[in-house]
Amino acid sequence: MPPINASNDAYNAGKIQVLEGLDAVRMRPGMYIGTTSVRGLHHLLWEIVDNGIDEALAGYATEIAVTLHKDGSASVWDNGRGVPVDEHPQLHVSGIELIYTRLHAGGKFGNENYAYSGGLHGVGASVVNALSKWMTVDSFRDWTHYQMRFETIWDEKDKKWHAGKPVGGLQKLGNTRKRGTLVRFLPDDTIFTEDHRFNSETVSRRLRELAYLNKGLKITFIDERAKEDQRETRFCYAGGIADYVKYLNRDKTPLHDEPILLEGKKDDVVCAVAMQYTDAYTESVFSYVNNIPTGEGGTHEMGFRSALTKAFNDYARRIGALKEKDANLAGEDFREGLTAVLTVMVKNPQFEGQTKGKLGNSEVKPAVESIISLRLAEFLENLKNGELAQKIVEKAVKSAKVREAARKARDVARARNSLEAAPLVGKLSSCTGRKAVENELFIVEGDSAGGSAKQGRDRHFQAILPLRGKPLNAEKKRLDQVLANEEFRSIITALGTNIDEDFDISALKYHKVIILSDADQDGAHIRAILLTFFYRYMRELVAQGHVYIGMPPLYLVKRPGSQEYAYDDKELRRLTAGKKNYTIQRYKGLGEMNPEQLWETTMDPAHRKLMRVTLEDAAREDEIITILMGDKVDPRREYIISHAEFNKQDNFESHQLEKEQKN
Ligand code: 1YM
Repeated sequence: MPPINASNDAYNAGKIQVLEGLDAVRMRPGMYIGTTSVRGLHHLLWEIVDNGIDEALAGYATEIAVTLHKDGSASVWDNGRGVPVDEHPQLHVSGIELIYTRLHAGGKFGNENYAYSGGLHGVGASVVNALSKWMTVDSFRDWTHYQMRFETIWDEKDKKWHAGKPVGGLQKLGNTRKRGTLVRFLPDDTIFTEDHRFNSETVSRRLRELAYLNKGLKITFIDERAKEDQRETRFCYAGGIADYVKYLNRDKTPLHDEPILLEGKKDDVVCAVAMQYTDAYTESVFSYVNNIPTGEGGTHEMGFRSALTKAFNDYARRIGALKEKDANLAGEDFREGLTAVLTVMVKNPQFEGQTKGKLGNSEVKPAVESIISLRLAEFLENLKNGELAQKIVEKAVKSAKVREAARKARDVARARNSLEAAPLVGKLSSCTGRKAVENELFIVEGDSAGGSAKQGRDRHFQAILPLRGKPLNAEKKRLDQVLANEEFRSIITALGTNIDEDFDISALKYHKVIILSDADQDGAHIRAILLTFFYRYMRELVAQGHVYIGMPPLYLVKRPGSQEYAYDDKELRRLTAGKKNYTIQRYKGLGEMNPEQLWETTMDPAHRKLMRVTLEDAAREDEIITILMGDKVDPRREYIISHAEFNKQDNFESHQLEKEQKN
């Protein structure tokens, strides 16, 4: 691709290359949008939405609307300046054509207004065009309504698709008093083969999040495919992230009404945090960089944590809650029960980590640390906040005591582990192979299923850990109680990683940890308890994709001379459609299968179905875990009712479940 200021001569040749550029996007869509799954499909939408958000961040737009149309297309509108239509001085094509047909073209680069642009989703509007069947762009600018249409066209001569070709040129459709941009596109269903329908829930969740992160921005979501009375949702939050924190805590019990809001700017880093303490024991910190969630944390979170610890310790000393001889309280003590949303705007963010969800820029830590230290000290100094400040310090002091008790309990547990390792893992039938990467641990509900699994397995790489009763609900317990629980202790010992702050993934003995429970309400509960435990105390295990849910078949369809398993109702219908002479056996529990059947259907890597549990949206995970495992009964009942299929194996809502990659 030629640079933007290429000479006229270079342009003609350049244009051909540019068109090839868009075709290249179709050849390797994964390189531009990560995946062609539903996630990639939504990526297209976020790309266009981000351009509208950028226009709002630059101060020109106040409203954004997203519409999902019945024909499968989506449109995004903002009331900003309208995309430029004037001819590029060197390239002699309109701004619109440049933006939508060139990879990375546009005024955004090197432009101060867009200094804080996304970066992760910022793959370019042209990529969206390349992966669409058609796209239309309306620009309302300079009192004129302009329109341009692009299509992906099949060329009979060279037997090839040509991506995102302008058709009919730039149209002047008349005068207008409106300002803004409207982009509509139809994702190409030959590219998004897994699912090419936008998910209403996914879209509305992200738009809500964006509205919280951009105080006062009006976002309207219209789903034309939905029932009449459910089509339109409006998101606009005058309180921004403070409102967000209240929303996150809506099913918890907060210790104070108004979140603490701290904001500032230093060295090009703009930072804001809203915090509200609850009576919970765990911390829930959600962070964003340029509106992108950073589920793996990074330098901004480090700055925030160290400022919080220091400011509160200083304050605790000043009010005499800590005496001269006392050691400082630990950071986690000040974060017990804390729900916080941290958002920073950074120039040239560097995203690192497994899922590119971790901020790497080293300059951000000191900037955030200095902003938060200053603002939090001011907050604590303010007499009208004295009561709350005191409460938080008291809570931290109590947390430190409990932590000390837990440490002792853990030391005892460690000592006991080393002394009586055998009885603790007594229930574990380990495998003979010594390669952790290849090894699998099945955590199996019930002794009888455990017995079948033990006999049916391939002992070279499959280990079995039967669970007797239900392990206790980790959400409601402190670390010391979790450690005292027999079931959890055997899991921790079997995995070899230890937990919480001692967690060490490099010690993991099984790279696949597979939960096998019955397809009934009890099984769903056990699964939820185990996932909660992993989420709260071994999050890295989940984040790195080591946790799976095994899927036993629900039915056995027998015909004279053959038998087949069905893993869900859809498959059952497929197997029985138009057939006669069959019987259906419904499996109620794992225990009903003999060892051979269990191997064949659920454990044999060649035939089984596994779902991988991933962390996609940390705020959402936290919310669901709180609902399912927390104290308040009403939201839980509501959740289970509104997700009536909750106990179906393929519908465990809190996690994005992906079929195991077969290779
Ligand atoms: C529905 C999506 O794209 N709005 C939008 C985009 C742009 C402008 C205004 C704009 C920018 C500038 C000047 C400038 C642009 N986006 C790009 C690119 N909404 C939507 N609204 N005038 C108007 O940057 O100076 C270039 S312009 F490349 F990012 F897409």
